[in-house]
Amino acid sequence: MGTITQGIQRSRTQVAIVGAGPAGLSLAHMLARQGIDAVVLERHDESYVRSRVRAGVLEQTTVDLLDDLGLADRLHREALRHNGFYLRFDGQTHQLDFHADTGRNAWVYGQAEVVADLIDGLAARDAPVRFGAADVAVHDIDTDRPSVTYTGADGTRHLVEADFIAGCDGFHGACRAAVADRIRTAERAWPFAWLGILAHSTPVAEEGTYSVHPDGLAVHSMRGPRLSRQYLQVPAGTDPAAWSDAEIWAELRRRGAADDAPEIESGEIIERSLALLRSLVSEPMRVGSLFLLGDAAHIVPPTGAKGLNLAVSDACVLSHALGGFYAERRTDLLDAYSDTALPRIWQAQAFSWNMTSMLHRTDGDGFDWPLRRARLQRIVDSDDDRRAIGHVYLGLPFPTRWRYA
Ligand code: RFL
Ligand code: PHB
Repeated sequence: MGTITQGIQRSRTQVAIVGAGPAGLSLAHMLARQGIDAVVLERHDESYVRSRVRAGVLEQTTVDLLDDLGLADRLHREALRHNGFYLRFDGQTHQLDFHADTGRNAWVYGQAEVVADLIDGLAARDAPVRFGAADVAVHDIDTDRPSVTYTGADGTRHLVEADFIAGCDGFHGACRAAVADRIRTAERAWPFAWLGILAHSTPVAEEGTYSVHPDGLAVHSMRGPRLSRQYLQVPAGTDPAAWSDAEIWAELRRRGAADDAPEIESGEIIERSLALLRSLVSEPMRVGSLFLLGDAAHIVPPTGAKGLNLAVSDACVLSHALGGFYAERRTDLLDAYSDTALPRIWQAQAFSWNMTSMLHRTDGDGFDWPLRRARLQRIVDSDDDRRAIGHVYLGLPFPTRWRYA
C-alpha cells in the first residue's frame, strides 16, 4: 500500500479514479484489462453506493460493452429485455418496437445492479474500491505528477500519486469543483422535476410507458415482476414529502389512464425521491492531467434514459486513449479526449431535449398540448420518425473501442 511519511500513507498508481459510479467503475475495469494500474476512491460507504436507486434503462451499446468485459452474466439472467417503449396519449397506447426495426434491445436493469456487478468484479480482480474516502482533493493537475489526498475510512490520511486523474465523482464532486473556473458550461434548466417512486406493485405494461397527459407526464417503468419504478412530472422545487402515497397513486392513475390498458395497481412505496431536470455540457473535459467523465462533465434530463450510458461511453473513450499512452506513449488520443467524446454527448443532449420538450407540459398555454400531440402523432404514424428515435434510444455506437490494441 506504500509508505508512511509525516503521518501520510503514500502510494503510487497510474490512474487515480475519483468516484465509484458507472463512469469510474467501468473505467477501472477497462484499464485493468489493458494492464493499467488504477485505484478507485469513493466518498460513501459500500452499502450506500450499492443501494442508491437511480437509472434503469441500458442501451444495447452499453450491454454489448459489459458483455465484452465479461461482466454481464447476472444481467442476462435478471434484466428485462425490452423492444422499445410505449407511448400513451389520448387514452391510447402505442408500442414503439425498435427491436423490429434494428434487431437490438433496451435492457431494464437497475443502476444499483450494474454498480454491484462492477464492484464485485473489481473485488474479484483484487482491486477493491476504497470506500469511505473523505475530503478528497486533487493536486498538481498542471504537471505530469498529479496526486489525490483523502482521509480513509479508518481516519488515516492518504496521498496517491498518479500519472492521470479521472474525475468520475458526479456534478457535485471534488474534481469538477477543482477546475470549475477553467471549463465553460452550456446549460438550460427545466421548470419541472420528476417525483420518483419505487413500489411493490404489478407492472401494467410489458415495457416502459411514457403517459403523456395535458397536465403532465407519468412514467411507468419496472425493476422486476412485482417491483415498479414510476415518475410524475411535478414543478421544480416540489417537496417529495408533500405528496401522500394516496395522492401519488391517484395522479399516476389519472395521467396514465387508457382505454386499452388496466389501471395501475397501487402497492407499498418503498422509496421516493425528487430528480431535477437539467441539460448541461461542460468543456473542455480535460484540464491538464485531470479528465472529467459522466455527470462530472455533463447532465441530461432523465427523459430518454441516457445519463448512465453516457458515463460508460466517456469511460470507453478515455480507456482507449490511456491504452494508447501506456502501449506506445501516444499523447494525441489523450489530447483529443474532449473532442472525441463530445459529439456523442451532444447527440444524447439533442435526443433528451427532444423527448423532454415533447413529453412534458411546459407552459400550459393553448399551444402547448396540441403541438405536443402533433409531435407524438407523427412518431406513431411515421416509420421514419420512429426509426430515428429508436436508433438513438438503443444507443449510438461508442466513439472508440475501449481497448487500444
Ligand atoms: P454518479 O453515478 O453520480 O457517481 C459518482 C460517484 O462519485 C462519488 N463522489 C465522490 N467520491 C469521492 N470524493 C468526492 N468528493 C465525491 N463526490 C461524489 C459519489 O458518491 C458517486 O458514487 O456519476 P457517473 O458515474 O457519472 O454516472 C452517471 C449516472 O449515475 C447518471 O447519469 C444516471 O443515473 C442518470 N439517469 C439515467 N441514466 C440512464 O442511462 N438511464 C436511465 O434510465 C436513467 N434514469 C437517471 C435516471 C438519473 C436520475 N436521477 C436520480 C437524477 C433516473 C433518475 C431519476
Ligand atoms: C427508469 O426505469 O428508471 C427510467 C425509465 C425511463 C426513463 C428514465 C428512467 O426515461
